Amino acid sequence: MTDPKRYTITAALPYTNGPIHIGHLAGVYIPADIYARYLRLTGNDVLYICGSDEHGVAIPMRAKKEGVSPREIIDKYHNIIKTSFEEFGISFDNYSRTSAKVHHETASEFFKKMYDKGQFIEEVTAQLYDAEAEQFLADRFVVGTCPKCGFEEAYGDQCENCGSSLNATDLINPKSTITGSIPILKETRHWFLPLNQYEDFLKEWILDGHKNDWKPNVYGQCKSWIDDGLKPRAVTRDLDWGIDVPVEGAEGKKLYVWFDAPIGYISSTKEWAEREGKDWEPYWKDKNTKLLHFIGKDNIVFHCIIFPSMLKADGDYVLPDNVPANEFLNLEGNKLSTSKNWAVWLHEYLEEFPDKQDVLRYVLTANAPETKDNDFTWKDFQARNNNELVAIFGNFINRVVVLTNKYYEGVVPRPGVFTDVDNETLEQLRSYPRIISSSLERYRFREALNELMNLARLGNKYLADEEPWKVIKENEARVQTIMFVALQIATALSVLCEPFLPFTSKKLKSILRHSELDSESTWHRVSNKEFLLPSEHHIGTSELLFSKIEDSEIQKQLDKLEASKKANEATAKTVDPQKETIEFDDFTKLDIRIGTILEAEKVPKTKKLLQLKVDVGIDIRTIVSGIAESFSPEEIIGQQVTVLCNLAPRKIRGVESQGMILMTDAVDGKLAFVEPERAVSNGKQIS
Ligand code: B3M
Ligand code: ZN
Repeated sequence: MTDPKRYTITAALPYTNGPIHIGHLAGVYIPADIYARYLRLTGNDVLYICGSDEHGVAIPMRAKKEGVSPREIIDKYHNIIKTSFEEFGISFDNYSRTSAKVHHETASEFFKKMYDKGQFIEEVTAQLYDAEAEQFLADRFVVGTCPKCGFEEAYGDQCENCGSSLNATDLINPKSTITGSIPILKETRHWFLPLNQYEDFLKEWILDGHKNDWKPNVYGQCKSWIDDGLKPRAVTRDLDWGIDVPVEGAEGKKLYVWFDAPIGYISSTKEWAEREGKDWEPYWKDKNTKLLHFIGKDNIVFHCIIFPSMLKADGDYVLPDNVPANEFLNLEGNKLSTSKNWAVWLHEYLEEFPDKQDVLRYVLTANAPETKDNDFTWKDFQARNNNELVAIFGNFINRVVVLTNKYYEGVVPRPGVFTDVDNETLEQLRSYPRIISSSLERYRFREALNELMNLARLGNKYLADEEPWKVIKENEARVQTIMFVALQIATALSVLCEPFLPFTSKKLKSILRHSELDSESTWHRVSNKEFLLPSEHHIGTSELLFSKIEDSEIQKQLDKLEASKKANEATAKTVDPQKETIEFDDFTKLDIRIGTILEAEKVPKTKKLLQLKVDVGIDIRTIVSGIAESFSPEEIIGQQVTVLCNLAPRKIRGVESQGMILMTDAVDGKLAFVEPERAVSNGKQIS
């Protein structure tokens, strides 16, 4: 057993420009949570923190898209994200937000201290400017071709294809994402972090110091940046959303989001310490503290090069001990995308699978993109639930608990003499804490989870080989020993599964009625010769830990994704150009009113036509409408619609149609009614 240590574990602060999806979970929050829970269980002093990243260009962009203020956007997504993390069992000690006062103060002070020490270069340079929007373009306000890899949609600060960190002026053929126009160059004053001055420090600290303990993907990226030569990087922006640059002559300028966001980890720590009555400083400044950043691969440069250089510049802080970044997760063969709605959203998953948090945790860990990009499929989700969680883990526990109740009324039996098989099984059982720890401490979460399942497999094999249900007929005493051993395996599972499957662990501990299992460092006690579940202890009755997921539930999810795909295809189709200009009088000639459909029937021998009776206020009239492929007659009775009333009547298939129902194309390819947003009386005009 290693000595208890202090750990500060950070998980990347999610941008509040959208909810959390499975890519975020698999890449960052689940592995960090497993690690934090594991370290707590082994008796360490652990602080696991996170918070919302509420600055940066992504926020006003989203606000514009939704037609609301940036403040409304951050409040909306902060709440969705925070709640979904809680319900999913992510065990943050604190979840803060960068709009908090403590963060604005902390980030300002950090900048000011560096500024006062002369650690920035102040320079007037020509930057990209959108003359139409009257705005400087940086970060996500500008896209262009990446000079490193040729990707055409690289952002002004980073290429998401090759991960390079860029300056906006590096982009080839830059284009404003605000107006689509080609930017001009305009002079502006900014503050730069001279990363070139940190090269020696970074070489020694990363290239010499962490060659063997950082993941190869992380080390490799760092090495290539350092080898390429580092350049000064602007840490201020001409924006109106963000933290003010706290120096004279910087009016109207804000801190670059990647300057303030990592300081958010420190602010979140302060917020936690204040609430808990603790001192925040040891968690960041005591050299025995291990600082760990869990992130996705697109955040490596910021956490390994830029933020450590800032921490180094300040001088008082510890540097990250490790940055176990993951690769990306795809969904059904395609890249996850917030804007294309190609995702499994956590808050929706929790609504649709309310008691299945652990299933998603399990699948995303078993299939985590640890060393390469990986794919999530709903079929795999179903298979892993049904064939692994239900058939292996759940089945073993169920057999043990049911048999203990059946043979001994729930009381743990007294074992007789252990056979060689029993001793070997117990010996193997005792080795699991060490085996799983060893994988976890090397950030191999998939391997660790597989070992946990091997323990359940050991239990199943033991029962299958020893066959207590047969032996009971001739040798009752032997069955006592078998069940005693099987119960020890079940108990060990309840302890060792906690970091991975916290909800299952809780349920299983409650079935075993063993409150002491929750105490710190029980993890190591699994290895002891003394048994965790003693004879005479009374367990509870069986409760299913996992349940089968049916094909229909999976199909529903696949249908949902199919709808997203269709919607994307529909939006990809070009929007019709605007028609010729008309005068206001032309418009007033149109008599458009709200009506209600009273009756509907198919026009015989047609595929598309419905004959409707519509109450338009003035009268009840017959209208023939080409909507039969989108609606059945029954479903539209009572539907409010918009009707062009003074259109000259025409005969359609022998029926006189007295007006026209206004329709539009929905994203799913069907037609949609244009209906008032709240109840309106029939006959009211549109004006
Ligand atoms: N907000 C996450 C992202 O790139 C970014 C992380 C900040 S961590 C300080 O999606
Ligand atoms: Zn690139």
